[in-house]
Amino acid sequence: MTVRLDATPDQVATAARRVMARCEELARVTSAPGRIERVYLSPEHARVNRLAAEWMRELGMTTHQDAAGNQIGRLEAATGAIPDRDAPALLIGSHLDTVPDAGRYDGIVGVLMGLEVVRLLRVPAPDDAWRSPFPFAIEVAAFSDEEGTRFGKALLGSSALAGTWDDDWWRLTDADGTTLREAFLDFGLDPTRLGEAARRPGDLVGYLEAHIEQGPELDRRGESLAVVSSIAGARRFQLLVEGEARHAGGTPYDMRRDALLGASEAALAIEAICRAEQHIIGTVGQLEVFPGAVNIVPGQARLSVDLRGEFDGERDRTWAAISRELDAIMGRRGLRWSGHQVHSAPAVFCAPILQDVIREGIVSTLPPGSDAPATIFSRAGHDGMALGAVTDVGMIFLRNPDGISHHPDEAVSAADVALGIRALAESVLHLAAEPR
Ligand code: HGY
Ligand code: MN
Ligand code: MN
Repeated sequence: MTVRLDATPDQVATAARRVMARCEELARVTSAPGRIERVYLSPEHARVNRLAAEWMRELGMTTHQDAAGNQIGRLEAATGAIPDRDAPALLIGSHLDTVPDAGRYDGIVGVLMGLEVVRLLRVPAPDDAWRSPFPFAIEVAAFSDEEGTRFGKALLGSSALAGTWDDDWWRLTDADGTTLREAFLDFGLDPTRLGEAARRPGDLVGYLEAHIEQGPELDRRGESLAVVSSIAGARRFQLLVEGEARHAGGTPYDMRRDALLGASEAALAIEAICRAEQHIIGTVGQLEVFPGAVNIVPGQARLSVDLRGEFDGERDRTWAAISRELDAIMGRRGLRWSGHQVHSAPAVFCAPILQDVIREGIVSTLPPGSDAPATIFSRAGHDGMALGAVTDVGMIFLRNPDGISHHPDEAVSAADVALGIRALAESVLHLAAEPR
């Protein structure tokens, strides 16, 4: 059965221009003038939720901020004159929170493209409302904390929706020592009602996310869109290296236990071990030195480790190898090291049915006779890692020139956004045409 999106190229181009303009508007909601930073449960989080809710209501969606601060819009199913508010929903979404000094499109473009797909697919209803044209509702989710910038643990918003929240997280603290529980209360949320955000498998038809690739493959291939095969499983650690602070002038080298040099060797060892693997990526993104004076041999160093892999087992074996190497390094230098895990999310394999409909959607944007669209393993993490616990996950990647992301130079073209909107809408039509 061929399904075709009933939208002119101009309608789709207009939708893409709207997405780009709204990315600029959202970029201006930041806690750090001159750069983009929006973290969980902040005034900036509240402001972008209000903006997203306004755009959702303009489309005829009902809106609510869920118990974890995710902003949700819903277009009821076309099951008859009376909307069926219990119909399962196809969830389309991404996140509106950012890393520090972020780009404009990571997460953001996926939420806004979801709204444009709703605009293109919705149908008028008798009570001059709008409906999903399918026997399922369509929901758009603006997740509130995919990055984990404030509390270190990522995917907090989408974990709440997936029903996998862990009450140990309430004790997580931000850089000011504010606990997650306190931040919830300050934001106007009730920690005791967090469970209300959770969805059951029967509530959802599936989850689709459009996202910039955050890597160079599509740019190198000269292609706009790709199907995502799976999302890397991630673990994050905070390590402490302990040596001895001493006088930078009077202390001979053979008496030193320099924590910074131990941490530096550790970072290089992590790089070397991960580079020797096929699909394992390890990064030290944070390093602090104590006491931190120019004339004191560092007595302590704190460093982060972000470790990802296509397969959780390979990733975990690599972490064991890294730990053994850290033992050896610190032993040679008379240092001690310890560490604790602050985040863990399993690798998620995108559902074959959703990979298929996304592939069909992308094909609909290509000239006849084109090669099949690329299928890419996502080394970047996404909310789909959390949603995989409760429903099928599908992702579509947009070309990200030069692959640069988590950086102000992050880019995406309006033309590729237009192709992505069309492909995503066609994917939904193909999914709806699938026997349920
Ligand atoms: O870290 C990641 O891969 C994602 O951008 N949060
Ligand atoms: Mn990101
Ligand atoms: Mn992202």
